[in-house]
Amino acid sequence: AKNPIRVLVTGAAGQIGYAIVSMIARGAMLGPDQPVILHLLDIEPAAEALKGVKMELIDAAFPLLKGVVATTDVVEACQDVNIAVMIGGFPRNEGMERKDVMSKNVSIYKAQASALEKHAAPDCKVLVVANPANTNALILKEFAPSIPEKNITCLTRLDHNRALGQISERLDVHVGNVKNVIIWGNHSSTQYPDVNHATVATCDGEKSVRELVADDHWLKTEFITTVQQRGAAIIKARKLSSALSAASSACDHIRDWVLGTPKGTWVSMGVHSDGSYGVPPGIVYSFPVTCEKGEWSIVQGLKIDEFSRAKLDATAQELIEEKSLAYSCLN
Ligand code: NAX
Repeated sequence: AKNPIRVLVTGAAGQIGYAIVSMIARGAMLGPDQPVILHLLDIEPAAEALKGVKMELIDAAFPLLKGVVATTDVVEACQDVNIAVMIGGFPRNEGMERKDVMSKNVSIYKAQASALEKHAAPDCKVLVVANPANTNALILKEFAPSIPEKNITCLTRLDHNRALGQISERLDVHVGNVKNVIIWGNHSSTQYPDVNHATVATCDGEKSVRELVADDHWLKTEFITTVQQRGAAIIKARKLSSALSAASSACDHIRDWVLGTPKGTWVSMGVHSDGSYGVPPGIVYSFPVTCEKGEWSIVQGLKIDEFSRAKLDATAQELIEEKSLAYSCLN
């Protein structure tokens, strides 16, 4: 039997936390034959709720779940973890300034970075979900210098999956037959959902999404804004933000990273920019990536047209501004 993998979930008493823990314990993240030990972290005001989550995990009697550590102590939570899913953060409440939210999250990510650096397994893979996700990942890297840059990522897979979903609905094809959309940039409304290289598997082989949709205007307007604003649409409908789709996409992100992307398929991940596609280094930016043997690499050589160029640059610009706001909170 395989040794259990330790998975840290921060913000585990929250909405996404509640949805993701059962997915992980059922093998949706690391595979149906991989035992796991869950490390659940939340803060003191949520300690009772966190206890409740642990009780339910016990009650569900998951065969793959070999243990649960539920704690409000960040050091205990980070001990020997192999995967860290960082969902805990400070929400932007109505009327709060961007700078105030940033400053709260910067201090949370600074503290958690140090704990991970000192106590996590040396090859720990980190996925930041909490917003501002790209910039939180950047701060985490800054304060965990010994964790390799390649091991720190942020979630844009939900946006990626939303884009697949929109194309699937529009063309009335199963979502599993659509692939290779791209989310470029920030997990925010400046993200650029790009279908220029996306394809659909049909009985006559692979066809390009642009060709099949034909309506270029829709692709350049409504499609993009629907994906960018899907989070707000969910809040409007549910009176709560996306949770099950966020949890499921976070499992997809880790699964593909650890177990590899299927041949000929790429996914979107927020990673440290290496300058590919003219994106400035020094920011965490969502790129198309393929994964093999636990390592991601940015897909190279895709043609970027003028329309896309402007969108790639605009979302990079927003990330540069977020970075300077975050650094100004450090003083
Ligand atoms: P909730 O408010 O339901 O849960 C957050 C949990 O984090 C709470 O239980 C809270 O007590 C805990 N927490 C706060 N500070 C903490 C700390 N220092 N250490 C540990 N835990 C802490 O929010 P939820 O809906 O679960 O969303 C969580 C985060 O995901 C938010 O930042 C949200 O903006 C972000 N999202 C990111 C998405 C993405 O695609 N990257 C999509 C979904 C989601 O909106």
